Amino acid sequence: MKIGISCHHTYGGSGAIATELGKALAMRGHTVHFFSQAAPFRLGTYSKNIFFHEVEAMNYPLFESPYYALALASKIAEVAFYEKLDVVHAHYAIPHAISALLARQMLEEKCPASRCFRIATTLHGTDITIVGADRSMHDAVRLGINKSDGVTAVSSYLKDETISLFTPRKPIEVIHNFVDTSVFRRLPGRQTRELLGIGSEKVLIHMSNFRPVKRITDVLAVFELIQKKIPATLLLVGDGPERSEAETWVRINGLTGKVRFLGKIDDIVPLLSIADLMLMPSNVESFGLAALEAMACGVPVIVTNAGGFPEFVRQGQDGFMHPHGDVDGMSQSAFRILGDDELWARFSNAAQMQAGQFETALLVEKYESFYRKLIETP
Ligand code: GMT
Repeated sequence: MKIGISCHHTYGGSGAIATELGKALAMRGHTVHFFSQAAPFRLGTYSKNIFFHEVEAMNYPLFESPYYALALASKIAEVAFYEKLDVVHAHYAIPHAISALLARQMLEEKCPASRCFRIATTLHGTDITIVGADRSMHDAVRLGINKSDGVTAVSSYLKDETISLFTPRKPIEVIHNFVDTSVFRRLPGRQTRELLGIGSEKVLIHMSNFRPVKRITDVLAVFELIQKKIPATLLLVGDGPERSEAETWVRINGLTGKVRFLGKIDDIVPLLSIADLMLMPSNVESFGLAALEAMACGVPVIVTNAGGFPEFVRQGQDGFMHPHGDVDGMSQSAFRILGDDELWARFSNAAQMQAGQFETALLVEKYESFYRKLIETP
């Protein structure tokens, strides 16, 4: 198949999944054209089957900001026509689904609807729960959903949320996030520990784009309680609007030195490989890809008992789930896992096994048959 994928290139789960999907499809012999503002952060690979089209939105004094959605639509139309794309897969409803619809309209005269590309849209989370829930975007998201040829959501939770917020006319198929366990696996950690100057203390990790939904202060508060009982370091990977506040919190609470702000890092496997526990106490995650990737590297997780987490984290086996904001409960669970080496090893093995249920190959096959259904539907 010839597949176009449009996604956000920035540090975030939807761009990560879109890119990993495209890479896996290319490995399986499909031709994949990526559309984005810049190379997606996880692309970093060469393949005869992968093409990247940077979308440059024109700047003009009349425009307050460049019209990216329109530039994207034009680029999709151009590439879809010349490369005869079968499917354009929009990751995150806004603006990608709308740009794909517009691109198809741009091609109306050149390519009869029956031969034009099909539009698949994957809903990732905040496109529904935050952006889509905002009055200013609600109707645009609904249009994107209803006019796509097929729609997927990354969890049953997100599917239900979408139905209750948008009562869409389209059926929504659930295709969970996935992880390549040949890449995300526990590597020997001695060198990484040395590079970071970490001794034998326990390592906790949090990875995100530091948005309010991630509850960074809860990550810090849980860590603060733990490090009073066990020697520990907290690695914070990523960056975003809440970082500055988090850094201030760390200084005020005297944790400088124990909390390490590492910023945006692309190769996270070595860091996950030295981690003993991942903290992800978000308000809600439609899935929670970072936790799945941590589990694949044998890292038990402490997460919120809402959203998509219960669809892959088994309570008391791979980690523990708590209501969001339950800092005491989370720190008690963390202490339980970190304070008992035998129990930790059991959780670590279980988490690794469970991640195997979400192996890339299994889920990519689902996307392939989803595309085929769309193409075969007249
Ligand atoms: O909030 C993020 O971490 C980024 C966001 C995105 O859209 O890039 O991630 C969402 O999509 C991921 C991939 O499907 C999911 O694993 C995340 O749970 C989801 N984030 C939220 O729902 C907050």
